[in-house]
Amino acid sequence: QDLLTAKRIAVVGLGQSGLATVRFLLSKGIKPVLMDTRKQPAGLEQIAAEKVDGIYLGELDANRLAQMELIIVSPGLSVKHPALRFAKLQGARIIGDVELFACYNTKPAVAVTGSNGKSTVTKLTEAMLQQSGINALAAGNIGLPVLDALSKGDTEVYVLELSSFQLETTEHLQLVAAANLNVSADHLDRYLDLADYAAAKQRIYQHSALAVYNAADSLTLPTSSGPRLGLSLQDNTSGYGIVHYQQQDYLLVAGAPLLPLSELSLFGKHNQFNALAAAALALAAGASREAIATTLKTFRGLAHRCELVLERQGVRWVNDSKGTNIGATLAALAGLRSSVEGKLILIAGGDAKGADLTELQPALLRDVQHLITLGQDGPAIAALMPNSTQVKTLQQAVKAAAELAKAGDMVLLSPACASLDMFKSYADRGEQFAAAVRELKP
Ligand code: UMA
Ligand code: ADP
Repeated sequence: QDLLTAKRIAVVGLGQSGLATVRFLLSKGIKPVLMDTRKQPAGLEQIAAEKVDGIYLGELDANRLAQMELIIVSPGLSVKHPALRFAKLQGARIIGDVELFACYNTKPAVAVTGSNGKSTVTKLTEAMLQQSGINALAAGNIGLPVLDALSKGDTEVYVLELSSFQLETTEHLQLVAAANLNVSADHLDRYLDLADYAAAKQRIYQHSALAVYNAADSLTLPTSSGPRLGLSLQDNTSGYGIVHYQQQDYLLVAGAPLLPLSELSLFGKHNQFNALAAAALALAAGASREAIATTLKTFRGLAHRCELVLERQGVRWVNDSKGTNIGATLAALAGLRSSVEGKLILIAGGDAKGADLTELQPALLRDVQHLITLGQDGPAIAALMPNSTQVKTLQQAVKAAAELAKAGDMVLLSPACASLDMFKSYADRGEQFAAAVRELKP
């Protein structure tokens, strides 16, 4: 159906996806009403006020919203906001930018969600397709707003990274294959509980020809019917997993050994799983096995995900600023611990988004020799371990770590928390960490 025949259309939230939505609507000859709860959303100067039907900043006006027929809301704003709930009760339809994309996209698309590993799987899948000669484009939560991606006309396949927030406001997205990698505590400041959050992620399967799930994580098991593929590193009965072949452990893909695990460029068990998921999605979208194998051998990890900043005097400094929840930090510790001869010094803390931080404790006590904490929820993490130091800034954390570290040690920034209490973004946090590390006196 054509959503855009709606009479009064509002775009609520003027961040990256909101601005892309406005551009898209303007290109369709529509003059939307714009709103944002912030007094000065960055990027607003990109929009000429005379081209739109009013810009309203600050607290959302429920009565104005209730006059709308269609409201396109940004992922950063909860649909449970009282003004949006009121508008919905008055008959307004509330969708997100991905729903608009879904209604206008004519190309095949695959999508990835999960609490952790989304960006890695998205970029791997995109690279596997490109290596196969298919013009693939990654978009969505990874950074390129889906409606900006839609205007890139030569794209043959879209690879969408979708957050639970984006999925909540999406209903008609047709997919060739959809993967839900894992569900662990995250964003509990916006959901009632883990089940509520998991239900949002389930929506990725709604109209997917194939549901790819994590057979070791029951929350990812599709609750809807339809073709499905369960992936597991422990059990390869689905044709995907790990198999012993020619005296080595191989990645098993679609029933046949693809390449030895020792040839994967990314380290850690979590990345073996990510490789399986990306292979399943890429195959569904037309990639060749050969291209998938080549990509898995050569893929360079993404910035801020267990990225080696530098090694100095035998100490490795690793930036995992994208470790923004407990599950990510647990995966980083599990993946890195065996490669560290000496002490593992962890820098953690920030905004825990309502998570129960005690889930970190067993891994801290087992894998971490010294903990340095910062940020809003730093004290709650520090309380989990005897050997801990609390600091106020990331620069102080790096100094404190430098004083403790000796050759053979690793200093890992993997905060298990969002960055927004102290930084512009996880990338800003990672860059500040790397800068502080580089500035240390040899
Ligand atoms: N905000 C307000 N008032 C508003 C609208 C937004 O205060 O009226 C705040 C939000 O609470 C948030 C910030 O502004 O702190 C940005 O929100 P937004 O909805 O405007 O975000 P965009 O700039 O459009 O970016 C969004 C995604 N951000 C979120 O979902 C919070 C980006 O994912 C995504 O790359 C981009 O769309 C393009 O699709 C980032 C993210 O942090 C990486 N995602 C979360 C995550 O991965 O954990 C879900
Ligand atoms: P997302 O986009 O979902 O945040 P990323 O691919 O950016 O995921 O990875 C973020 C962090 O999560 C990584 O640095 C790593 O520590 C962890 N991680 C990556 N893949 C997985 C996985 N499959 N399971 C658990 N943790 C993972």
